Amino acid sequence: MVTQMKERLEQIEKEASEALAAVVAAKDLEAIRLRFLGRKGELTAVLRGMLSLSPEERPAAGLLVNEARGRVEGLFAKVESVLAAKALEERIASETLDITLPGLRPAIGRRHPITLATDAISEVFLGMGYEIAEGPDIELDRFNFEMLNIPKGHPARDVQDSFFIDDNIVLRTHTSPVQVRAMLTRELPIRIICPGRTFRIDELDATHSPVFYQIEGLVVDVGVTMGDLIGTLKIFAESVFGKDTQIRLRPHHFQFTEPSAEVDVTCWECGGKGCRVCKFEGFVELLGAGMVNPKVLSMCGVDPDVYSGFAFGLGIERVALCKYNISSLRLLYENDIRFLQQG
Ligand code: FA5
Repeated sequence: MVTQMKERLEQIEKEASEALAAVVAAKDLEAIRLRFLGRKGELTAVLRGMLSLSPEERPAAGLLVNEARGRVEGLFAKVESVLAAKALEERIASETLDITLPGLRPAIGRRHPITLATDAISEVFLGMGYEIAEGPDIELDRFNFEMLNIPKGHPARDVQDSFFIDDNIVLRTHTSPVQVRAMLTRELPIRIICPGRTFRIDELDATHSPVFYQIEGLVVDVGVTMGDLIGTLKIFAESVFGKDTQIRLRPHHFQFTEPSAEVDVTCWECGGKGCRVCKFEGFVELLGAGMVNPKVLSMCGVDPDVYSGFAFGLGIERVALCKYNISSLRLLYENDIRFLQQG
C-alpha cells in the first residue's frame, strides 16, 4: 500500500512540475495551486487515502506525503520568483523616465484677507504687550448680555439681532463676552485682545454679514484713563493704516462702557479731503470703545474703586476693506479663487 502511495506521489510531483513548466503568467498559478495543494487537491486526496492504511504504516506514509508537499511548494516558489522577476523586467523595459519633464508644482494657498487683517491688528497689540484671549462662539446669554449690563428684555439687545439656541444660549453677537470671561478668570492687571467670529441676524450686503469677525480689546489696571484709550487707538490706527492717519471720537452709548465713543479714522481713500468712500466726511467709522462701566467691573468681581479699564471692539472685515482697498464685504465670503489669489 505504501509503495502504491509513493508511486502516486511521484506521479503528482511530475504532473505538478509539468503544469508549472507550462505557466507563462502569474495569474495561471492559482488554478494549479488549487489542483495540487488545495484542500480538495491531489495531495490532500492522498492524505485522505491514508485512512485505509494500517496504523503501523501511517507514520511513514504521512512523512512521504509531507515531503512531497514540501517539494511541490518549493517548485511553486521557484516559478513565482521567476515570474515576478520577469514582470519587473518587463515593467522597467516598458516605462521610460523623462527627467526633463517639469515637476508637479504644489498648489500653495494664500492667507484670507480676514486672516491678514487679524494678524496685522494682533501684531500691533502684541507689540504693546497685550495677550490674545479666546472664548467660545456659542455663548451663555449671561456672558454675552447680562454681565455686560444688558439684562433680559433690555432695548439695547435690539441692536444686536441674535441667533438664540435657547433662552440662555446664544451665538455670540460680539467678542465682548470674552472680556467677562477674562475678568472672571485672569489675574489683574489685564491687557488682552480677543479676535473671533461673531453672529447677528443681518442681511449680507456691502458692509454686513450674518457671520463676521471682531477684535475686542480690554485693559484693566489701576489708574487707566480715557487718555490711555485714545493714545492706544491712535497707535493702532497709525500702525495699521499709515502714519498720517487721524482718529476722531464721537460720543455714543454702549451699556458696558461709560463714557462710550464711536471711533472714526481718516478716510484711506482721500486722506480726509472727502470722497465717495467716506461719504464726503473725511472720516470712516471703525470701532466702538469706552471706559469699562463700573457696574460691569463689579459684576465681574473687579473692585471699581481701585481699578478702571478701557475696552474697544472693532469689525475685522471693515479693517480688511480699508486696508486692502476692497469695495465690498461680500467679496470676502464668496470664496472666488480669483479674488483670494490676489492676497
Ligand atoms: C459692539 O459689538 C461692541 N461690543 C463694541 C465695543 C466693545 C464697544 C468694547 C465698546 C467696548 P457694534 O455693534 O458697533 O459694537 O459692532 C462693532 C463693529 O462690528 C462695527 O463697527 C462693525 O465694524 C462690525 N459689525 C457689526 N455688525 C456687523 C455685521 N453684520 N457684519 C460685519 N461687521 C459688523
